[in-house]
Amino acid sequence: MTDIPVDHPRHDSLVTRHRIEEGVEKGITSTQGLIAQGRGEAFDYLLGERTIESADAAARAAAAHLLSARHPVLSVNGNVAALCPAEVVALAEAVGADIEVNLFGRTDERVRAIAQHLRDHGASEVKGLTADARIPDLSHERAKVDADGIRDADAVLVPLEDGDRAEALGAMGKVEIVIDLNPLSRSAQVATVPIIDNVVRAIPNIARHARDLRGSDADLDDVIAAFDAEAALADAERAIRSPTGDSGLSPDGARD
Ligand code: PTJ
Repeated sequence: MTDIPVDHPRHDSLVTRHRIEEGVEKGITSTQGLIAQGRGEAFDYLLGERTIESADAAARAAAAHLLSARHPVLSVNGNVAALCPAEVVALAEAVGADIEVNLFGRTDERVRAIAQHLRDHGASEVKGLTADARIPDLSHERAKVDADGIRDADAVLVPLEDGDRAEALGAMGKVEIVIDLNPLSRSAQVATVPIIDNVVRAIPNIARHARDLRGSDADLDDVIAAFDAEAALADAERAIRSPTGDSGLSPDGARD
């Protein structure tokens, strides 16, 4: 990886980009994942590359959902595996969730490579290899899930999901937590909890909230009820449209 000076104004974004490149080289991330990364970067740039308040509230609501679920599952694709594998494992531990590899462009080879990559980062069990159940009303490869994983889950975290599958999972009556930097994406729009943030910030943030909620007297149902998905989406759109104000950028709105 090219050395990126720590004082580079867009250090974190460039490190993230290199992780995706490495993911492609290792056979974890699809080449489509490079395009998805570019789309994500553009939105993150407009958000000021930071977690806005409404995304933090969404992360807290997501933590409350995952903690109160009967069977929470974290879905992992090629981009998420490349960007934050250890953070996914830590979140699974914090909320007692299963981890399942679930790919848009599924090949058995890539599922196996991602499962191994997650185990290399501390996962004890990774689902997604059996693929013995289907999400109804979806074309074949994208519909494959494990019967004792996503099929059985009552709450699923789906970072960077494609819109069709997000809708199909929602139609199965599952609580669906989506992480996507684009508040206008169909997955974000249909989610029970849309988190408009970069997955590299959102996943550790959900884990932090989960640990905090577990150690407090907060009522999980109250945290869930207090979250307003439509307001969170509107707030993210506002932050993107405003070059100053609440955007976290310098007062003149300049972006590096
Ligand atoms: O590994 P696979 O085969 O499951 O494929 C995964 C990708 C992401 C390639 C696939 O699901 C795909 O093509 O997704 P899309 O339709 O390009 O959507 C990706 C969405 O994720 C876009 O709305 C991006 O803005 C958003 N996004 C990209 N990078 C990030 C992100 N959101 C949060 N954090 C990111 N780092």
